[in-house]
Amino acid sequence: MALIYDEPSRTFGEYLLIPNLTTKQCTPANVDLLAPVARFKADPGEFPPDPRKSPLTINVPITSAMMQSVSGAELGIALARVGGLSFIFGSQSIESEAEMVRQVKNYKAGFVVSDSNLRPDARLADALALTRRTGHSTVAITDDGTPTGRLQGILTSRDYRIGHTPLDTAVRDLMTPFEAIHSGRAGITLQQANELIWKHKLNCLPIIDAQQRLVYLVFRKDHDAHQEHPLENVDKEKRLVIGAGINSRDFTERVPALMEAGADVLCIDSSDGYSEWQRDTIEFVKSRYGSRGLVGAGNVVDREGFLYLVESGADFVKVGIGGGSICITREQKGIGRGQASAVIEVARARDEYFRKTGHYVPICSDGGISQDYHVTLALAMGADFVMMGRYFARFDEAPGRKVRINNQTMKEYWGEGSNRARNWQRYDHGGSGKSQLEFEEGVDSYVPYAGKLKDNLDVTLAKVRSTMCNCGSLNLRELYQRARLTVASSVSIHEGGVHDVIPRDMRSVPSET
Ligand code: RVP
Repeated sequence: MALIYDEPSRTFGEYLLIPNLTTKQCTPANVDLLAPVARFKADPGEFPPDPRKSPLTINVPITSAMMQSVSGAELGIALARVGGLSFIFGSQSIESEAEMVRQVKNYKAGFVVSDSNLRPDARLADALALTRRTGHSTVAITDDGTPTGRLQGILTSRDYRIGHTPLDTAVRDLMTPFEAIHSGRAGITLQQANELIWKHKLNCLPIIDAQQRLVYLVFRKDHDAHQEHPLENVDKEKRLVIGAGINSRDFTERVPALMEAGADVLCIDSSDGYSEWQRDTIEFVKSRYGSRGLVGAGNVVDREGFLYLVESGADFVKVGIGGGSICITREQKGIGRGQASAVIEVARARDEYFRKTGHYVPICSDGGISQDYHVTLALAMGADFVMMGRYFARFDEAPGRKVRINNQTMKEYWGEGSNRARNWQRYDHGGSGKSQLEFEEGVDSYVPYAGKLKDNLDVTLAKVRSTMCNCGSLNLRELYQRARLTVASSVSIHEGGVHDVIPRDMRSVPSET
């Protein structure tokens, strides 16, 4: 007979936190958001254990989803710089995923790998299409059109007049040629580069090697960016920390390439992780790389799924099925669970496992975060960190294009289970031999454009820290231990919104009488 759970499947929007005593030292500036990412051993009597024992920690408990429309190298860099962690999407060729990992690992504050490059014989029309796509107006002209080819010149919007310069003009006839530009030699410090920028009144300084090959660009606006990132997540060699998505199909080739590129942590990307395929994948990583190969698994929504992955050796477990904003798995297949119920049950299983074995295995709440306060609720319910897709897809650093719809600026955001992403490995159960999606489990959509990642994340984290002070908690362990949560009735949810007033927006400004 089927097991029917007595409790309904609940989600974040149904809960509220009840404040605890706020002591005087409990101020947002004193709140520490450090979170463990990978499993570690500790004394079972020490509960919750100190996250600093984990081989990998993050300064901010936020990760970005391994999705084509979310986690490329640019977002990976931006998120690591503010203390979080990205997982580069795995639904691309092994070479291009490894290249994105390398770009993040090679990132030096202020030095950027040029993302807009053309050959000298390209036409002005190509340059305009490229700058529209990347949003960057400085184009490096290299002999082979790659970011590391021999530098021939630089093209900026000051080198042509739209509407006047013929679109078929070769960029070699418009660019400032190499002989006329100032450049720096690879190996110079950011301070030296900035001195050249100021001395020659430049907007951009190309950095080249002994063979005149382009290595980086340094822009004037990045001048003091370094001091703005005290929570940056870096490895022992001061390189940014980055994760990478893998699947349970081509892992014997993909994992070595990503490890070679410098990925700090891997994660198996699957909508349903309670499978023998995941066990094989974890075993491969562990047998090949031992404790150096950190690998998360998932997604699961219950105790059994969690324990299966933990006993298979997973370093962290991702929780959530069907709650993603672009996800239609519940509609298509009728599987899944409300995100809050899933996190609460899996957190209990993690605690039980830790008390029994002394192994603490972090859990990640993945998907369904539609309000900033849902982050705090997920952490209060026991998630060690959260993963978000929609949230990040809105930012400049996400790969989707910016478009205007109904007079509003939007960004594209598409699910990994949509026909656009065609990430069949994420949904495959094996057996058929088919390498394609048989039906969609995700949609292609738009989200309102929201600007820079850092500006938005600063506000979200300010809310998290403030709520933690309401709950009398200076770190995430205290929050989990002390949090008191209540299920809100639908009438009290209504009470929590603006009610019984007419909001003073543009439509309601009274006319002068
Ligand atoms: P959200 O933050 O609510 O946009 O959810 C992001 C999560 O949704 C991802 O981390 C992933 O687990 C899930 N996802 C990604 N693609 C799809 C799909 O096409 N159904 N779902």
